[in-house]
Amino acid sequence: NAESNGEQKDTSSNKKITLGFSQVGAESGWRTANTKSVQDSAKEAGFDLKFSDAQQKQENQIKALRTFIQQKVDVIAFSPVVESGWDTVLKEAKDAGIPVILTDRAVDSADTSLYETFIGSDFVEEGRRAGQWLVDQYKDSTEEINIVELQGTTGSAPAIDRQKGFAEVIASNPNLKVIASQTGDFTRAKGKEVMQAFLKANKKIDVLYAHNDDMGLGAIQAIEAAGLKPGVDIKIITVDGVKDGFVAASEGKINFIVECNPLLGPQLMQAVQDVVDGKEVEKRIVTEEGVFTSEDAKRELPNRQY
Ligand code: GYE
Repeated sequence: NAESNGEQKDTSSNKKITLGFSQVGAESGWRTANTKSVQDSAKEAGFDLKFSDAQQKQENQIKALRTFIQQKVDVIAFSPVVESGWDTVLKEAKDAGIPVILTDRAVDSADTSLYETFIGSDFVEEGRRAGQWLVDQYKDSTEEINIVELQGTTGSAPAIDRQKGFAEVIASNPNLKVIASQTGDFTRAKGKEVMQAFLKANKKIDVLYAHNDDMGLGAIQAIEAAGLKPGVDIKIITVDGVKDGFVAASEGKINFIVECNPLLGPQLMQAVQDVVDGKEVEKRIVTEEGVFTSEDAKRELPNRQY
């Protein structure tokens, strides 16, 4: 917390807390919902939010963090684009006595004293859930099942972990083969482009595993343009569960969605307040989430808030 970093913060009730938040970008529906959650709950908490969009570039994020340090914000929070390369700037924040909270994505820094807590999903578990559905789906099949994978942003925690959890679980059935795996940078446009290339290069694709809904939705366009039926000719698994993903799932175009909750704002603001108040915060705060088949999606769609 702030005190142990060698600086006493003014926490008297009449001083507004300034929070510097560096966001990944605006690459997906998930991200849009996450940004809104952060902005709405900062407002609700009465914090002065300095919001910066990194446009999916680590260098922009490092610059934003340095600006927050110069501005002497009370707390810095950020969702790191990629996992590696944060030690120097995190050390700078620590030396300046500014506590840092990680939200959504993790860093691979060995020195965990560089941040107060990490609030977000268990991405390895999400990958496992995606893989488990597939294993169950094909448990009686003796044929080879060709899987293509659309990965998230290279080097990002969700891309690394969703691949890992999935690979771990499908390894139990040697018929389940990932024949191509490439990044679609978590965007619809790239998802479509890479799926087009996959379809060109591979005669038989049975399953698409996309690390987020948006890439899956882009890929659906490519699949339909190739004269194939998404969800039928090619089974589709995605992660996130944003509204557009639910719509596609309710239409049977996505077969299985692993939920990843973007509404991290309230938990983040609570952690910010606790850190400023010098309270102990859990080093790891994991978000709760579920999974949805097409049938579940039909039922759940009207309740979807993002
Ligand atoms: O799944 C994807 C977004 O970091 C969990 O980033 C987040 C991921 C999310 O672009 O849609």
